[in-house]
Amino acid sequence: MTLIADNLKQLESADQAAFYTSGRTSNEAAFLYQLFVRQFGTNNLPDCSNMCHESSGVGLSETIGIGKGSVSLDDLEHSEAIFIFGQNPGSNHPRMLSSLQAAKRQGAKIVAINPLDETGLKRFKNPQQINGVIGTGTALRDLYLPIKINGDVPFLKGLCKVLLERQENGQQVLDNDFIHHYCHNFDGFKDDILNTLWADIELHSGLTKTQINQAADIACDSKKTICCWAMGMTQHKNAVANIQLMTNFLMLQGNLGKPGAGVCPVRGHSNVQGDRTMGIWEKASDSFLDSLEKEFNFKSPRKHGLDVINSIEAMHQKKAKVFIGMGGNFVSATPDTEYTANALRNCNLTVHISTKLNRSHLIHGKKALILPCLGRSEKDIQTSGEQFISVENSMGVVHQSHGHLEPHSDKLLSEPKIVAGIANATLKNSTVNWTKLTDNYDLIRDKIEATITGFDNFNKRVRIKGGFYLPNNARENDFSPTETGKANFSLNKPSGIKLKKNEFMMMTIRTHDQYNTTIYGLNDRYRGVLNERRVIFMNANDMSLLGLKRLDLVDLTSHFNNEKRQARGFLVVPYNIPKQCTATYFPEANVLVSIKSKANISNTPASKTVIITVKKR
Ligand SMILES: Nc1nc2c(c(=O)[nH]1)N[C@H]1C(S)=C(S)[C@@H](COP(=O)(O)OP(=O)(O)OC[C@H]3O[C@@H](n4cnc5c(=O)[nH]c(N)nc54)[C@H](O)[C@@H]3O)O[C@H]1N2
Ligand SMILES: Nc1nc2c(c(=O)[nH]1)N[C@H]1C(S)=C(S)[C@@H](COP(=O)(O)OP(=O)(O)OC[C@H]3O[C@@H](n4cnc5c(=O)[nH]c(N)nc54)[C@H](O)[C@@H]3O)O[C@H]1N2
Ligand SMILES: [Mo]
Repeated sequence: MTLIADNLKQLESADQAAFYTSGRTSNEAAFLYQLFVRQFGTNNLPDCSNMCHESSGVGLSETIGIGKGSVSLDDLEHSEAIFIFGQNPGSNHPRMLSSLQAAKRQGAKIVAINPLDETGLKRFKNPQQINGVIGTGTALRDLYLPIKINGDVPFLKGLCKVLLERQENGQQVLDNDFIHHYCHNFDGFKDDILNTLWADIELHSGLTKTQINQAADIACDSKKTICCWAMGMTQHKNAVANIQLMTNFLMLQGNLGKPGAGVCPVRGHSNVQGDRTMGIWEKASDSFLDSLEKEFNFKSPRKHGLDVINSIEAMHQKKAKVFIGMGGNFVSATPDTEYTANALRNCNLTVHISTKLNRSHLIHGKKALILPCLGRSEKDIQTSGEQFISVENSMGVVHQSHGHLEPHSDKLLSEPKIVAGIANATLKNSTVNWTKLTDNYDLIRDKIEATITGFDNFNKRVRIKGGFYLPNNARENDFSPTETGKANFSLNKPSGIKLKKNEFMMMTIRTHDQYNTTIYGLNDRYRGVLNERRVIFMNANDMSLLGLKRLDLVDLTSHFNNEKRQARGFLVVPYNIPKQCTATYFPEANVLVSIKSKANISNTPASKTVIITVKKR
């Protein structure tokens, strides 16, 4: 703690430190962590959200005035149509499959929009039933659309175009009342969509008008539609446009603010959403900072801080000199691995608060610390007795989480205790009694209740089984937080990325046997890949054009702004994927993602739109 404090106190300005958070951290730890960072004097709070659902947050906030989804689990099970964009729930959200099955039993139609026909949606057996899991079971999806990578903007424009044209032709497919009462800029949107040419829609989405009409039929037969999505939508140059167009598509038919309908960004880490609610955000709102200042009687910095990409740039330029990671595996999760590694090596001090050893512990500053901490599954005993923590799930439900295992060592500290230790060593005359708060987490929760809306009676309600819902304006059709006070239709363009001859679009995806940068095994069972991770999925046609055969060894070169980056030694796997599209696994392929290749506005690394060439060894 003294080493950390000494390094922090030596900085010329608090803005020379970056405080990363991975989305595993509990509400209680996250609240204290951001409070410490702001009392220290900076908003440099990059987090894994910057690489994950940032585009969803930005797109949804502008469109409906809240950066979160609007549906509950109950809505999912009672909808009539579910559009699943860019998500592989079979591997990454297996529990969601049961909800999809329940919806299907009640007659819902499911559409999968994905360059890969992912097995979880193609063949599903309920694991709770005899012979469960994925096998020869039934298909969950009713319609599969093999979209080109990054083809979602043209597809969504096509889908909206069909709806608008049907309405013009006298069919009642739009919800005019909803549009009239709750929405802004419908006429501008309508013009933009009707002026988009079918030839462009088909060319850039890789889908035919017939296929798009089939999707529209499902939308028109449904009175309650939900759009779900994950990283296939958020990690592109025009990711924010993807989110806004999905929301606009739902608005056309009044699919917000009613049971069984709405927007559903499917989250990653178990508390990534809660961390944001607790103020882990480099751009926290003034009203949040106002109430923090009021409750804790200090002056919070107001200047926006560094996100993930900007933190890497700042460390690279030696403008940031101390890196502290509350969980996560920064060097492996971020883009441009070598560039990022050099950035970390420039630091005076790098600190990782971790439950597991990982690569980031090896790529360090002049001094480095690994602070092992209690994991979620371990008992957390403080002077007032055994503690529990709370988290917020994708649906905005806050509930408690309790460790049951004996800790690995009696020397392990909890995350809140580590934050308190750093704060006590670093801050002189802090207005916060860090030790007292972390002796009894109920006291942290009282402070959360006093500063953040929606946490009334926190300590009481968090003890109720199942937890409680946070307020959600979009669920009530209250769009007053947007700039226009209404739900906004927006005008969006496709990314305009054009591939040259012999260039391919590459997306970086997860296998079944990994959790982000933690690799549990070498199999990707539902895609039929065994015992190997350095593979590239390619369309068989493209392979023969390049003279490649199955399991040939190739080198990959990425091309961004005329810069070349190389990753050597990948095995070619022929796969059912649209032409000119390829897939590799994250994090092995991160060396190919330029630090400068990122989403407009949200600044999320565009790790699913990587332009590459493929060369046989
Ligand atoms: N077992 C397991 N579970 C996890 C994780 C894990 O690593 N392992 N990670 C967690 C985290 S942090 C997250 S964020 C989530 C991630 O969950 P997912 O988003 O499902 O994860 P990815 O493997 O990145 O899959 C992206 C999907 O989008 C598709 N896709 C890629 N590009 C496009 C595109 O341009 N358009 C469309 N329509 N589709 C596209 C890909 O084919 C793939 O099916 O999972 C969480 N759950
Ligand atoms: N190319 C490419 N890059 C990507 C993605 C992609 O799809 N493609 N996905 C992005 C996404 S969606 C995300 S969310 C990020 C993930 O980025 P990170 O969250 O930084 O990475 P993880 O691999 O989840 O971090 C795992 C480490 O967290 C620590 N840990 C686990 N649980 C706890 C805990 O309870 N407390 C503490 N203190 N530490 C803990 C362990 O030490 C473990 O080694 O990666 C992003 N990077
Ligand atoms: Mo994520």
